[in-house]
Amino acid sequence: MNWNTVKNFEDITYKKSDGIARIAFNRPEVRNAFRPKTIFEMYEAFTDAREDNEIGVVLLTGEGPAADGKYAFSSGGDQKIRGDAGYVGDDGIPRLNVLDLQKLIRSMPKPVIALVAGYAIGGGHVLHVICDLTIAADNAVFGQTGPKVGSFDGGFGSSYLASIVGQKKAREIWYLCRQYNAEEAEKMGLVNKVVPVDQLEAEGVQWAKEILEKSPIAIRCLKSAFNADIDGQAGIQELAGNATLLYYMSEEGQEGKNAYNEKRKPDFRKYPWLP
Ligand code: S0N
Repeated sequence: MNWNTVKNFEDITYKKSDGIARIAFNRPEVRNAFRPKTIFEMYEAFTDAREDNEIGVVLLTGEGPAADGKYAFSSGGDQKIRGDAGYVGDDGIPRLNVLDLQKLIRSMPKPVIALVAGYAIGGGHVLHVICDLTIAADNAVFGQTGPKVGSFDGGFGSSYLASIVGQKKAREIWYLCRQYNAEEAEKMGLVNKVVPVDQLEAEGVQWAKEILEKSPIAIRCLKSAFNADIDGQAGIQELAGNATLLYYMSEEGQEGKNAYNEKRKPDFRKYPWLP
């Protein structure tokens, strides 16, 4: 893939090619742990990918391997800068801004595919869970650490995880803080496919290309439909937003707008009350 760099960031890389955006954590020396700055950069890149109507699929991954040869998707929040009330950036303000990124990945109307090589741990694990699809390298390692390091994700990190792997397995993952290999993850439905590490990106690009051949509106409606029940009112808002989009695009919807602008009464009588 001939990737074009969109912008040079400090903590992430951001590239595009042929309808696909590739966004990657780039702190391999700390197993791609994230700090507030990392998440602000991720949020900017994801927002750009969302707004670019030539981009249909985003690949989320981690740069690597590190100098010691190990790979990581992400090891979660950077524990070295965790303060008393969140992760503290250069401005001295404590934050848990990864929650904003979780919501953006979940609600953007384009599939996000996690490509996991090496560790997906803690908040890094939650991010792959939130992605629409996950392709794992054969060296991938999955797990939560919250109860071991004094934290927990009671949002998507637990409820959505449980809807993927089941209540019993999700409780095991969080209560015992074990690590699971790629084969175990595939068996519990946590990942879609396992491939050799040197084929991970090619596999992700292939999946993205297959999605790009499909109908953008069908895919966006399906994503919001899959999200709707777990996301409550926000999920219904997304689904309803797509219904509004389709209505805007119809002749019937446009009759209302045209009549207003032409200062006449709308003529909706020509449209049927379908059964
Ligand atoms: C990933 C692990 C298992 C890899 O082990 P390995 O290969 O033995 O490497 P290490 O020698 O441990 O690490 C290499 C260097 O990288 C540093 N490093 C690794 N992970 C982190 C990290 N998360 N923060 C800071 N530094 C990290 C190591 O310190 C080492 O550097 P040196 O040699 O200089 O010390 C292993 O590294 C590991 O277990 N890492 C920690 C995993 C972890 O506990 N992560 C934090 C979990 N919590 C969150 O992510 C919270 C954020 C969150 O998403 C959230 C969201 C919503 C609501 C709540 C939360 C929440 O949980 O608070």
